[in-house]
Amino acid sequence: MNAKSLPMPSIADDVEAGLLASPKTLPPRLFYDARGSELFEQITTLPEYYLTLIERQILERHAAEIIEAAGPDLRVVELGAGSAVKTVILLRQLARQQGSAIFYPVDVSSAALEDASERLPREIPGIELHPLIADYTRGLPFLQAIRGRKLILYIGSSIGNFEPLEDSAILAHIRASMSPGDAILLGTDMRKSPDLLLPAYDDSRGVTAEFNKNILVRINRELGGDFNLNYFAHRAVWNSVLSRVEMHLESRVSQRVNIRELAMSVPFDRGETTHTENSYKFTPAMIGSIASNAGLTQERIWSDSQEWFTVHLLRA
Ligand code: AVI
Repeated sequence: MNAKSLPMPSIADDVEAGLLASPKTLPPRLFYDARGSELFEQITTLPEYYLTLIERQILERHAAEIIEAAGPDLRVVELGAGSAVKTVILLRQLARQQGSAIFYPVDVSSAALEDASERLPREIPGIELHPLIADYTRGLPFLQAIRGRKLILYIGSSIGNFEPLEDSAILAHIRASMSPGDAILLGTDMRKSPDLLLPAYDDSRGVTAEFNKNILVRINRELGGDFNLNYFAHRAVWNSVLSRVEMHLESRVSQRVNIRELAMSVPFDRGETTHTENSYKFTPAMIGSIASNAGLTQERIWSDSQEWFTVHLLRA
């Protein structure tokens, strides 16, 4: 793969700040090393994790309309592309409608981009690929350099992993690098019963638990930590007031964990939780206000019949 790479922060600052905070936190970007990205791909195939399946159905059903609505002569950019499995649906349609597909997948994981770069040319012959290893939440200078009309995919409810004010800031950031006529395709998971939401974040096979604990595995490997995974439990909690599923790691015992590279010895009480992720669940009104705060027009909405998931076309 011939990917460009932008500088990314080390995990040391995140871990030090998060474990000194009260309550303790570790940011979800730490999930995604090669193993974490692999586990996330597995999550997307779990029966309980309806998000991927339903978003894929929406894209399949409406691909022609989406490409048509976005406008002619498109370049597709995907933020947090991973291995771009769902994106193939749109790229294939684009190649059909336009005769060619030009794709800029952006992700922090080089392994996921490598997988995409290896697979996509086989699935869409003639595709032009420009992979970029970057954390798009830290700036989007690369967007402006892309010529032609852009359709920026921000799908998979990735926006749900940011705080409400960050959402508008991220979209405003993207908006600042867009030209008139460019559009964002935003996929968002909707608010629904916790009986459906919680199993999606605490699956029966324990894949999400392993994904959550992968942060501890990374700290052990990359910073010389001595976390014992058996002494931490995966927890998923529905926070109705804030409209989000939270993931935590709960210490099963009172313990101390040493992290050599940070010269830290971190105490954990029995039952103390370290907050690792929020996954916000939206209403159409919430998306409308996030988009308008960012100066974007909500032009079209596509959904499944139960309105579990929605895909929005936001125009600059
Ligand atoms: C990447 N993101 C949209 C996922 C989500 O649903 O919030 C991450 C995830 N966390 C646990 N399972 C999946």
